[in-house]
Amino acid sequence: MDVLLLRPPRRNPHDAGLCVPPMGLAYVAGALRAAGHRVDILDALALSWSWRRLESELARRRPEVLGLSAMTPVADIAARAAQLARPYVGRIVLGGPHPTAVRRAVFEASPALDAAVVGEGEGPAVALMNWWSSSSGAPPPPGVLVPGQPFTEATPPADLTTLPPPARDLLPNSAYRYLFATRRGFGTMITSRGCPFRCSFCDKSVSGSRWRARPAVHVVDELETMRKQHGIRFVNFYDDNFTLQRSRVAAICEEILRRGLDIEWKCEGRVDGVDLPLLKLMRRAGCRVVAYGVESANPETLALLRKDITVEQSVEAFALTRQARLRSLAYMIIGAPGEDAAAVRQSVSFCREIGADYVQFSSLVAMPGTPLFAQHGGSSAASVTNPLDADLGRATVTDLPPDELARLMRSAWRGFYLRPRPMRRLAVDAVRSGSIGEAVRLTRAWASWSLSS
Ligand code: B12
Ligand code: SF4
Repeated sequence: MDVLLLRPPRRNPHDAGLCVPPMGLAYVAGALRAAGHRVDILDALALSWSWRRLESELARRRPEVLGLSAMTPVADIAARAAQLARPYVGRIVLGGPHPTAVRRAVFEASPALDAAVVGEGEGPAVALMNWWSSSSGAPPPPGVLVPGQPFTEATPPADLTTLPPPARDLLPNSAYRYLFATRRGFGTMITSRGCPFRCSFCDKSVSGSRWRARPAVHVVDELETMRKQHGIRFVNFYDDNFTLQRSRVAAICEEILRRGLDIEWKCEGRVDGVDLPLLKLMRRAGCRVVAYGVESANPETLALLRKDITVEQSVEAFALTRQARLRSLAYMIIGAPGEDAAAVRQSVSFCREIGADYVQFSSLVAMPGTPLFAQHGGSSAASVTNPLDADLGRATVTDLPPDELARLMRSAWRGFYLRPRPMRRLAVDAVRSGSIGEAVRLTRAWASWSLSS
């Protein structure tokens, strides 16, 4: 079949929101292409297309199938794209964390959809195309929701090396930017799926709790292809849990060094998953930034978040990261239930005390698919934004008055970044990573968030 996978434009042209490659679409494209379908990816967000231009393009192309992806906070954008595309395309399917978490409810919010894929999409997407082309009257394949038809769960692949590689050749690779990258040519990569931990704010509905990882040689083969074929020189590893298996991380680093691969990278790690020799090896193999879910400086909040780490482990991990000459990024959740203004301030000061180079402050959001949603299920009326995605509505869970938390959020971001050292570092990063335009866009979005909240 003739399939167009689409990432729609921004809700409004000046909205913030990082623009990194849509790896879910790239993996699905790789699988469909390997199964013999004609596939293209249109990343209208990365190309800064308007909605009007998108409509003309759809009217011109008229694909048999349109595929969309959605996280919950941007599900309205996918619904808008489906509605816009309806007159010009044969069938429309949505995949990603949102339909996986909300299941059939997705059809109420987005009646233009013909089907939705639940969970990892490579197998179900291929099976769906076969089902559509055969029109046999059989029930939909596993992992595929169709209005009015029965549903069965699909089993995700146990061996990730059996998946066709993501179709990066269909992406506008030179359009992606990442402000904290240390050099130009940016890409992302997934080397493992799933996570065995149980954090209450995390949606693991797509890849589940079973951690499945690709071996080091397979990972470095892909890095080499990215470097040689797509000019990618800085990679974000977006695995749920890149550092879960120490021996595998070490093997990836050794393989990069053995091949003399000139690549720099960032990964996400847990503060209980690193040690100095490993961090030093990572640094030698090109790692430049490690992002940790620190979340809070308050043990009670860490318990509520079911993070299964201690404040002391965060202190230690940041000290070791600095010692290994790596930069650190702390993800923080402020204003969780039980926290008053003093507790929030304590977490904010903590980020300076541990010497974090970058911080992202968020409020606690009960997203569908998270354990928290079962308790708080979108009941919250509070919506506390942060500057990176100020356009998104957020069902914030907090005991603080929303206005007060919004004020604390503002002062947390300002207090951390509006200091000479972080500002200088960001300016240097923006130049080195070729993200000056991105930095200007984010600064503008921050300024308007600051003034409006
Ligand atoms: C990279 C990333 C981002 C990137 C953007 C990624 C993108 N695609 O554009 C950035 C940093 C911008 C980002 C932002 C946010 N993110 Co985010 N992000 C991730 C992360 C770490 C990796 C995504 C990824 O590449 N996965 C690998 C690919 C292979 O998996 P996938 O995208 O799920 O795709 C598979 C299936 O879903 C399915 N599929 C996906 N699309 C399609 C389409 C079709 C047609 C089909 C058939 C199948 C299909 O098949 C794919 C292959 O198996 C995930 C966690 C994770 N491990 O997935 C969180 C995650 C997706 N993010 C999440 C959230 C909550 C956010 C934020 C709201 C965070 C916040 N600030 O509060 C913002 C939203 C901002 C915005 N404006 O959109 C949640 C989503 C929960 C939910 N119910 O929606 C996740 C799951 C994290 C978590 N565990 O809770 N994020
Ligand atoms: S937040 Fe990280 S460690 Fe916790 S469950 Fe999600 S992926 Fe795992």
